[in-house]
Amino acid sequence: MKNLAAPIITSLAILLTGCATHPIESPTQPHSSASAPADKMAWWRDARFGMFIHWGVYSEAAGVWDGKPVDGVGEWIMYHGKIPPDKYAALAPRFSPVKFDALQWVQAAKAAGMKYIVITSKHHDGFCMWDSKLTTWDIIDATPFKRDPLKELAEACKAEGITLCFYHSIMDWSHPLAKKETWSAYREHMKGQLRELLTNYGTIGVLWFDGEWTPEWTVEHGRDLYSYIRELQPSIIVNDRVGKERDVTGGMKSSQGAVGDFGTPEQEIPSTGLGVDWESCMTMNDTWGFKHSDTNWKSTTTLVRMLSDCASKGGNFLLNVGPTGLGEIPQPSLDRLREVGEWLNINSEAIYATTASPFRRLPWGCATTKHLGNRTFLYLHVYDWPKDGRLLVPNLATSAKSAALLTADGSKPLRSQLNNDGLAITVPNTPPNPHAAIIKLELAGEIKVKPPQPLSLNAQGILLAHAQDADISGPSLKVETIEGKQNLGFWTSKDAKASWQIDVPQGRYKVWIDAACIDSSAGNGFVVSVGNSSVAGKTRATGAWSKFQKFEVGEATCERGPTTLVVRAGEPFSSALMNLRSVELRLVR
Ligand code: FHN
Repeated sequence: MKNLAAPIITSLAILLTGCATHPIESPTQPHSSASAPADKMAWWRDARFGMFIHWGVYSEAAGVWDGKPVDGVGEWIMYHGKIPPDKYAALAPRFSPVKFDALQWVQAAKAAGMKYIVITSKHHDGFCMWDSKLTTWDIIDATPFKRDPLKELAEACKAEGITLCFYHSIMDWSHPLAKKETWSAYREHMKGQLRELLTNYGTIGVLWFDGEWTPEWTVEHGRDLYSYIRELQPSIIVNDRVGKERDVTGGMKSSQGAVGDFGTPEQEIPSTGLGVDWESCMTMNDTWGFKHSDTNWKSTTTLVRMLSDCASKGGNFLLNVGPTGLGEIPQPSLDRLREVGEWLNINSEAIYATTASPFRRLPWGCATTKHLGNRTFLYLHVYDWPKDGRLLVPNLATSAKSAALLTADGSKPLRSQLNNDGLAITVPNTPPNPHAAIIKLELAGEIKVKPPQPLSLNAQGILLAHAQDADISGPSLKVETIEGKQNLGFWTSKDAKASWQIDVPQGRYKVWIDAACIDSSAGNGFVVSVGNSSVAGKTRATGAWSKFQKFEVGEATCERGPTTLVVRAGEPFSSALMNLRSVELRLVR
């Protein structure tokens, strides 16, 4: 293994302080033609669901170094454990994943309903999980394993009809050239290794770059690399981390010129579709690379609802597994993969080849749509099953030609009735599964959704505008859930604002907010406007982003009739404004 001293320390020092078969109506494999097809994204959009695999010599460490647990995600043990390069190199001769079985992994992904696999070819530690001729810091030269797992995965994916994709870290803590003075030579080295990956392992679906935040990397380097990759495999899809434009939510900026084909929100799902192609990547516990100590597993229900949520916003879901140093996917991961697959066995048509919901939000879950020829389908993903046997799709203005509940025993016809409030569906007392019950509607025409009723005063003369009912515009701002309640969060841009359509009697109103703010963000300015009247306020410290308090901002005059309530940043503005649960207008006179 190469002398790892200076570059790693340099890099670390500058390092910034995450079936059965499931029928699908369209092809799920990328084109291998010499020129990119008209729409190279088609297979990827239809696929909706993939497996992320973080696997490397860090898996052998499993979050422990010198007998002591190391904080942070497993694949960052070198950094968090402050392990000197020559000491970290000792992991390689220990790494002998004799239980690795590529076909078993691919079949587990396929049975889970996943259509593609993204595996780490090289993570930030620079260790190469394939037989590279450009380094000895790789699985053939540096370990007793002497097999090329990417080659074996390529064969298994081809046999099972799963698309193989590679994760590749731009940042490299090991390579002696990966430093400012020799960065252009390192870029040539990286291109050489990418050529190996894109010419020796068959058609690759996606190149998933990461580590782009390292300061030596520039947008120009990203554009150059994107073109290089596309010359090697014209149909390949490349994520936005080949460039430098992913914003705090990871979603690719919609600005023109952002290089890369899809946005990459990480460990979160955007509050609405990002208006571009995107994929949320998520761990099943809290670590990407294997850690013995991380047993904080998400439930299967949570994972199914994340998949539904991504699809309902027109995005993909990339769910991670972190295999052990012996080459085994942890049993809790396998259990969840199997259970998600069982759900998809019955409900996959509500996920694959669907497009986003026409509703900004639904009280009981979410929805996806599908157009087949001149037929329009709406799939309702119901998390909160009605207790009164009646499910309302609010503001839907198109009747259903048919309605059916998807169950293990086939689809069960349901009765539906269109009324002024929307489409009312008569449903059985219990849902067919605990994760997300799917109701399939074939609509009598194009989907029409009435705009939601404007907010109005309640019996106490108070108008309550909740975060989850806001129209959000501008970067980063999104709805999140803290302690079971929803709030507007990630208010890190002065250009972001939240608005609500309201209709209240003319009069004078006291304006209150229910907000949280850490000490360092206190004193930021914000403005609450109601039609042409506005009142300015300053955020007040509540001790934590999760500690909400109600504050009176001031008074505003409302003219009669429909108008808009808006909250936006004011002066001064620094880093993050506040977390906002709701705005209240209290009629004074
Ligand atoms: O630093 C990496 C991390 O180890 C992991 O690979 C995630 C997965 O997307 N990406 C980076 C953090 O954004």
